[in-house]
Amino acid sequence: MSYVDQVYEMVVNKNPAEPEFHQAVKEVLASLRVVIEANEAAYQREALLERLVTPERQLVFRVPWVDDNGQVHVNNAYRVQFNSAIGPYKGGIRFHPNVNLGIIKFLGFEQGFKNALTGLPIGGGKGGCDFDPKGKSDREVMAFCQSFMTELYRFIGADTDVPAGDIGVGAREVGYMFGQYKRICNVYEGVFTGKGLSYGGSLGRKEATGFGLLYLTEAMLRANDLDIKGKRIVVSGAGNVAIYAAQKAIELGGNVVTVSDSSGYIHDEAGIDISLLKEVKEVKRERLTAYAAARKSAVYHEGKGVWGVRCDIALPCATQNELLLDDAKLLVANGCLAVAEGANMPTTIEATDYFLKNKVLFAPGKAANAGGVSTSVLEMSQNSARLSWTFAEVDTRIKQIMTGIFANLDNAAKSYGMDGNYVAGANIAGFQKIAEAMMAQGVV
Ligand code: NDP
Ligand code: 2IT
Repeated sequence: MSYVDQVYEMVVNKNPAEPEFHQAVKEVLASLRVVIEANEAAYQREALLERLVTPERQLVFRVPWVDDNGQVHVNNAYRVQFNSAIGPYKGGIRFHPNVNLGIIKFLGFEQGFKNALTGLPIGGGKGGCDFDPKGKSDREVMAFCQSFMTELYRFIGADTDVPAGDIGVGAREVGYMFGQYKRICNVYEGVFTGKGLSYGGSLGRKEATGFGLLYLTEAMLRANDLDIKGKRIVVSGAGNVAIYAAQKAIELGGNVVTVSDSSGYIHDEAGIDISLLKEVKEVKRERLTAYAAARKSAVYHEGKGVWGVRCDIALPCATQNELLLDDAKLLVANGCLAVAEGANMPTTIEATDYFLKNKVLFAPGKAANAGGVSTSVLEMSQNSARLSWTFAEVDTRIKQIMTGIFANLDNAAKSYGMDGNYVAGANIAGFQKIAEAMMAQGVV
């Protein structure tokens, strides 16, 4: 059995019942086969792959908190500090009822590759909890966040591990967690990113993932003699990433005709109204039915279905494994030209392979959604320098970083004879950077 296959088998055996983690590792190892096999003896002797797929540290803790009626609840929380070869652990925190250790491990593993691709000095990590912020009062969210941080504070720090938001964690949650960290540690430092603008946040961080997704998509289309202008675009999700992806897609001349949440989706042939979407989701925290109720051209459908709406470009921006093989077949049959992942691992391996086989341009999340974490590093830089940059300065840098990432994966794919395979390009370019740093630092 080859070294790559041995390591995959080890991951499955040592991490039972963690299918998302197995999936993330399987996809990366498949791309790395050519690179590893060229240098197999050296990597195997150093157990490089075993170290790459094993988190440096995994924290699991309980979070007790009291609701508005005096009832005590207990949630399960995680922080996986995956790889610090190229910088302090960096990655978001997710609050969603389906969070478990395997999901946080898959996200931390992906994050390490993504962070390497940005060219910035950050390692990979991720955290989360099976707490559901939906339907909770502000006071309950605060009570939960304070209890969560009362345990996590001892393991993080501006030069150790810097969390941020993810699903279910936005400026409100970051504010409560940052406040509790500062109170316990008595230090005002850039320990969190995605902070509010009045206490160290960066202009452009809220928009960064969605905007960055479109900057990378634009670079990918241009490299293939295509353009966003006039294209029909289907977006899934209606959260932070989806909203700003839709906004930038429209600014670049695209027509965005869908958004979705976990209950259903909106099909709006007149084009998504971004200010209405923001009012419904960011201000009122309502469901998409409220969008449909406020707009004549919008039709609300219960359940899944965005991938059946005809489009030129598909942007999955909700969650993992939301785009399956049958969805990929529908998209290809309807003439879809390009897919760019705003979410982390939204497309299954089978669906990704189907896109590649059918020559659909495909930008994997670890490259395409890296605008968020890149801007987090811009926030960390501003915090260290005690400065704040203008929106235009940040936006210009995001654009530079995203076009740089695209060039990086395009070149990596070409140099291994896999021209246009940006999945392989991203995995190889990310691996090369992490592997070099790990080999140089010895057995740690
Ligand atoms: P939000 O919480 O702001 O929004 C998430 C959206 O996805 C909501 O519309 C939500 O619907 C939907 N969703 C979440 N879980 C599910 C599910 N299990 N099934 C169907 N729909 C679901 O999160 P973000 O926009 O921040 O994150 C979206 C994706 O982007 C995630 O994969 C995240 O890891 C990734 N990402 C986020 C970055 C960031 O900076 N925020 C950076 C890079 C990647 P509902 O409201 O009904 O739950
Ligand atoms: O998946 C991601 O890249 C994020 N949730 C953002 C991480 C960050 O540290 O900004």
